[in-house]
Amino acid sequence: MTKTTALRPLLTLALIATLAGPALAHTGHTHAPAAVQVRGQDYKFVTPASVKMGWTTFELKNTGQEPHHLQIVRLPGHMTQADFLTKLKENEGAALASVDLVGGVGMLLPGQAQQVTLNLTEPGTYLELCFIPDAKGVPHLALGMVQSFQVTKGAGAQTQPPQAGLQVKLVDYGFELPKGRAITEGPQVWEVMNGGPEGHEMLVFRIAPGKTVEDVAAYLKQPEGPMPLIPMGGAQAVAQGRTSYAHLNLTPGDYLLLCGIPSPSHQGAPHAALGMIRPFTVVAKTAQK
Ligand SMILES: [Cu+2]
Repeated sequence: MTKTTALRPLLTLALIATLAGPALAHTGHTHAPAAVQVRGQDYKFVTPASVKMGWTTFELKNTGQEPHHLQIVRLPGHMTQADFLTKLKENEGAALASVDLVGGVGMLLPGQAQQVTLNLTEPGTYLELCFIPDAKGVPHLALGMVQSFQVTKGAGAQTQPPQAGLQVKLVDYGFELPKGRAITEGPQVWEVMNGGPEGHEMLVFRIAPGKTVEDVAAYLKQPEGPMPLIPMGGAQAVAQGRTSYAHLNLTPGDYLLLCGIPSPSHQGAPHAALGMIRPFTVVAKTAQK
């Protein structure tokens, strides 16, 4: 079990944060209907059994009492769900590197919803997973939040990805955003592309009121007390070359992007510790020139 814990600290911290303070977070709910509705409960996913290939918008609604996220992976042809879960217990980083990371919705607080548009490029068996731990540190997937679904041949209703207002490139180990571009409040779609080679995610957190980036850095090094971050969703892990579209709804304030994926090439150290942490500010529309 010990090797599987690399991703846990950050997620555990987020859990502590959600228990410690009132939620300021708004949902990333946009007006377009999602093709695939997924409900995250304590502890299971309720989801359609099969989905057509191609660009597909998923919506995760957290209907539980704990934070949840939705990570979708495609199992390679030879791998069963049981194979993958066994691998995950042995070495989380290696297990994640052995499947196709298709994407998903980042951590949401209870009552929140967010959409993400993913490209289901191949038919086969896919899994929905939640890695967030409960109060005892047990990942939700070990409590029942593992759900398979089939992707079948044939085109779905959606033929192309949504129009994105901002492009983010994920690299080993950082977030590349357009330089000098103000990020303004409101509903918006971010295109999230993984330049690799490792799998990456783009979790969005709001910095808690009265806290600074320095507070966050200090906290991630030595966690004590409530975490100075509020989970705001984002885009779950995608494999190198994959693109997903996160439908965000941002209010003015200080935020940061973070990747908690354990690096197989750095003894399972989370990418955040290797540089994948990036502050940004969301400005009010009235403040925009
Ligand atoms: Cu990463």
